[in-house]
Amino acid sequence: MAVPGENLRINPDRLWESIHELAEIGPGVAGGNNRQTLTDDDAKGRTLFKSWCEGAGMSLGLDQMGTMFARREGTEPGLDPVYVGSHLDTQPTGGRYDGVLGVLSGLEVIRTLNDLGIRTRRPIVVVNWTNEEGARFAPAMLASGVFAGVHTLDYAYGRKDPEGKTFGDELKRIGWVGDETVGARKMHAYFEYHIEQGPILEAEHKQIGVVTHGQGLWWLEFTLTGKEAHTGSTPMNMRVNAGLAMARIFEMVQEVAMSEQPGAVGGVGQVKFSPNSRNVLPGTVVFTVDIRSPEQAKLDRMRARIEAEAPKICEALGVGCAVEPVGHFDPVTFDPVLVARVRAAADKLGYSHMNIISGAGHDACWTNRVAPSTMIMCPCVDGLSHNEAEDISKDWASAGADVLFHAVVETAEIVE
Ligand code: HGY
Ligand code: MN
Ligand code: MN
Repeated sequence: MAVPGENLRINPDRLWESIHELAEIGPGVAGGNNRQTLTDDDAKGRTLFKSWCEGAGMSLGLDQMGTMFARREGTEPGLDPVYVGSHLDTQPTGGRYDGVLGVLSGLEVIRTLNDLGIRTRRPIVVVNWTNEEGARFAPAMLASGVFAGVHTLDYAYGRKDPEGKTFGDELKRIGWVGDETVGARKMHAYFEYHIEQGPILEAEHKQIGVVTHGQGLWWLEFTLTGKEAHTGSTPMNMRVNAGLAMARIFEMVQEVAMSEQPGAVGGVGQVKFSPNSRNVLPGTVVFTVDIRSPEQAKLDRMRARIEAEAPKICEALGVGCAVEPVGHFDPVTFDPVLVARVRAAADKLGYSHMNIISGAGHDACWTNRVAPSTMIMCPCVDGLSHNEAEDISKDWASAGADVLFHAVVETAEIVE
């Protein structure tokens, strides 16, 4: 089985240009992107990506969750394909590279194979997963979760955004409902290339992250019930203050996560006060606690402590407390054979590398349940992500894409 020669590289300029052309769609307010899932901008980005895939001679498949599968044929079409992908949806104040780098590097692998006239035994499929971010419709990695059998299609279609719109209705509205049964596709292997979204690779001066594991995660949605009252005329001893209970829970979450160091994180990114009026004590406060660890025992201990202590905090203030898990996956161990192939590719290409655990969740965390999967990471400036100032260099981007090219093509098997 032939493997790609170490002199074969992708086209860095073309990859970089495609990333920044897509970034014109759904711009943010500070140089990043706001291309949230199932919005009109998401639809525009999908249309552009589809045109690029067709321009590269690929055929497009679409499943009932709107996930896009662009296929380059192999010399043996009956073999299970090698999949490579990520996501094109962004956070409301997202960067240009989170998700996009992986999808467009997958496209760049195909474009480079076309340039070189290389055929592979196995087909190669480039994937754009719907709703990886979970910003508009919780949970994150929703489409890959349905694909892996973790969520039902009905559950996913019923998820609501903050305005009460359902996933199913919005997918239909933008015209991207496919007819393929979700999860019917068989994957020989899945690769995902992604920015690290943390500070390690840059601090260690490494070009490539060989991702061996992924953190596990819980998203615990709390609904605290206080009593709406005047912030001025209500005496302190007469208040049923859900906002104060929230603040004390935040402190407790911080203390729980710090008690599990190293290798644990906990925090809150989203809070909703009702009625959210500056001179009314909140009647309800809704927020999602995000806790993560690569170690199952730590993750379980954090969840247990938080769910035990939050009600006590609320009870002491006469505040109602309800909690619902709205997102979860266990710590992930990626496929050792594919991990070794990524490491060997980095060595062959002369790129510095180190093993790393993914701090963020990715679609690969779900595909890993149904097919051998792994990830490749590149550094990002100051480890910053989920911020419009997210930044990487063209060199970093293309080094990871070179490694992706070699790992994917070796797995798809070159035909002499
Ligand atoms: O939440 C995550 O880790 C991912 O960015 N969706
Ligand atoms: Mn991402
Ligand atoms: Mn993200």
